Amino acid sequence: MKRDHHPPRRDPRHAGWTRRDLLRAGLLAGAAWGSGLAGLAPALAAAPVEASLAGGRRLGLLPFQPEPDLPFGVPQGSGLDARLYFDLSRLEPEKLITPVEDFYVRTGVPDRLPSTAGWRLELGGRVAKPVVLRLADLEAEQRDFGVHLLECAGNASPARFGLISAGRWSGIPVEAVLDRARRNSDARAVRITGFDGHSQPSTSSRLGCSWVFTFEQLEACGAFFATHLNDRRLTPVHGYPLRLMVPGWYGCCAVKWVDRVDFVRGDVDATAQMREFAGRTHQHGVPEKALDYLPATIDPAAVPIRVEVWQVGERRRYRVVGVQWGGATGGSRLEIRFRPDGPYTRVSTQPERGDPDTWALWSHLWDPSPGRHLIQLRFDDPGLQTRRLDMGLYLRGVDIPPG
Ligand SMILES: Nc1nc2c(c(=O)[nH]1)N[C@H]1C(S)=C(S)[C@@H](COP(=O)(O)O)O[C@H]1N2
Ligand SMILES: [Mo]
Repeated sequence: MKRDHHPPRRDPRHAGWTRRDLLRAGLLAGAAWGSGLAGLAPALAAAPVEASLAGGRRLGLLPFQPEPDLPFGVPQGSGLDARLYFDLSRLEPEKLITPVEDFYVRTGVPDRLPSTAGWRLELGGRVAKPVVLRLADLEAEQRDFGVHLLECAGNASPARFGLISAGRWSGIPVEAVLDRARRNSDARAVRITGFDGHSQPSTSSRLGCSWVFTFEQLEACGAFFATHLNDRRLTPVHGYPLRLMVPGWYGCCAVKWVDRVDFVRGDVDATAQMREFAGRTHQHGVPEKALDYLPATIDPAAVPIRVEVWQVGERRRYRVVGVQWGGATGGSRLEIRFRPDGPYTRVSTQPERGDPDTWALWSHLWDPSPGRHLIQLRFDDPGLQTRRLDMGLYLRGVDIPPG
């Protein structure tokens, strides 16, 4: 299924920006990276932002421009077109777990979902004999998996980056389920499928949610079938009774309402879902065979989430607060700039990344001149793979008023 960006017809990378903006930002020319600026970025001492604002008064927030007005936290649409956007601007250091009510939604409960009381999970394909499991059969394997972030592969500025959330999950390790069937010796991978019976067609999404993973991929990332989110039984919209979680991979792999697992051979075809998300998971073209897909992993990424306006004595000052998530950064530091051709400077308060499975906040003190600014981030290690940052996907604009 499924196209994630919203509204559907706009290109998520370029929405809102003129061609000129993009050219200037080096996005179309692909010149933003490797331009030699890395070496020139001034190594500013990390001054704690909070100290500079001490005694000041926070006047408010500046809107990001141009981005749509979204009704955050209010369910939109139904079925395949259902969305609920999380308001990233509300993140605070002590509030990094998204409450279940606010957790983003992409695809609502299928209206043909059968009663979940007698939920069956069938293991089939290249196995000696198909096995049908009930939830009760798996209860003993239940455990806490800690905090994990989920991000839709279509998360972009038209959604105001609101298709991302982090919660505390528990569930059943994938291996504990796979071990219930005796696989044939030619089984190389599994295709994990969720229930997807929507009576209403969607303009933007295709039916069928399944993804193919090798055993090694599932093991390496610690995949599990989630049954609980934030210590509560999974809600229907987040995939009750069982939803796959593939830590570090995009949401399109996190199959909800899982009802089938097929053991498959190495030459298995890609699924409709894999093809649909090929671009958004950075594949080279749209491979025919499932095992030719790169893992749909999330590279290190960062986006500003709010620009705070402060009055400190006589001075008007600004604090940019943002979030960082995605893969390991190996101690690399975050850098920021405010003009497409401007120099990068080190973000003044770096994120504390105790746990790479979730997000962390950073902040930066900023004394801008009036006018439109384009906020862009990168890591100071040019060897780090940061495909989405490189594309300019997380650029945000802000207008500084005169005076
Ligand atoms: N069965 C099913 N599972 C699904 C989907 C779907 O359409 N059908 N959408 C996927 C996508 S694209 C995303 S981003 C996540 C969203 O999970 P959430 O709505 O619980 O946040 O679910 C995934 N699992
Ligand atoms: Mo998604």
